[in-house]
Amino acid sequence: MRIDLFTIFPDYFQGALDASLIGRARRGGLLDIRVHDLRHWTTDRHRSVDDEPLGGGPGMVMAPGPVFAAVADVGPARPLLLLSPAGRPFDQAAARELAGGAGLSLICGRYEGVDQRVADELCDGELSVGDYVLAGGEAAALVVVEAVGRLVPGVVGNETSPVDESFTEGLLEYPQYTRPADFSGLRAPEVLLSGDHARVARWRRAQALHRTRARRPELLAGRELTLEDAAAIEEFGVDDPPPGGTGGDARLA
Ligand code: JF5
Repeated sequence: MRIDLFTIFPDYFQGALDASLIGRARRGGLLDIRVHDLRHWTTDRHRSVDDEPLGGGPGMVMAPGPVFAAVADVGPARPLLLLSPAGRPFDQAAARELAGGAGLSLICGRYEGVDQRVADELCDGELSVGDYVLAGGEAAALVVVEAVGRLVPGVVGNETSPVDESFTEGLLEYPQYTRPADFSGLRAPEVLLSGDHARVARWRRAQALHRTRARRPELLAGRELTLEDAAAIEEFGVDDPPPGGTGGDARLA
């Protein structure tokens, strides 16, 4: 899969895209990620990529010139997407769609915004990674690259199987524990030590459903509980909240 990134801060990406999972996939030839410095396509003495807003007002706007020239020169992978809080919400379904294609390209805006002609005439769409304002699109681009990249076949090894991922489709993950089973008196749930794999699977399913209902009920909207799910919930009632804990329904401490 090819990914073209357009930015005025190419250095921002070096560490992140050379490290870990994505770095290994690049070195292995599974991901062809190319970072393009928009200043390369500036023409003035100061290599300006921004200008004052037409009509007046505060701040600066990323000018169309360097972006159009860069895209014409590079011939980037499509779809070409502008990262912006005004874009389509990026979620796992969007990541799956993008991972199913041959590539994508991302334009990282800076300043107060990007000249609207970039979105209107050059891009195939706009993408938002969340309802907050960043200083620029670079951090958002890393989010998209990592979420899409790990879905490209071969990028993630056997530690995450497609079978496992479809199991908790659309639900929050169940809680994970590792050794020691008794950590200074904090005991992992007994069911996980039982060796009864089917019972462990039902417990995890019930946990995923409980957590989703408590923390992100909107994820369950329009969804029918299967008989198996109802049975799993029946078998494993909600645990009493730990003293001083959040009861499992708080998303922020
Ligand atoms: C950006 C002008 C784009 O802030 C974002 C963003 C938030 N959610 N998704 C993306 O993008 C960076 C900053 C300023 C345009």
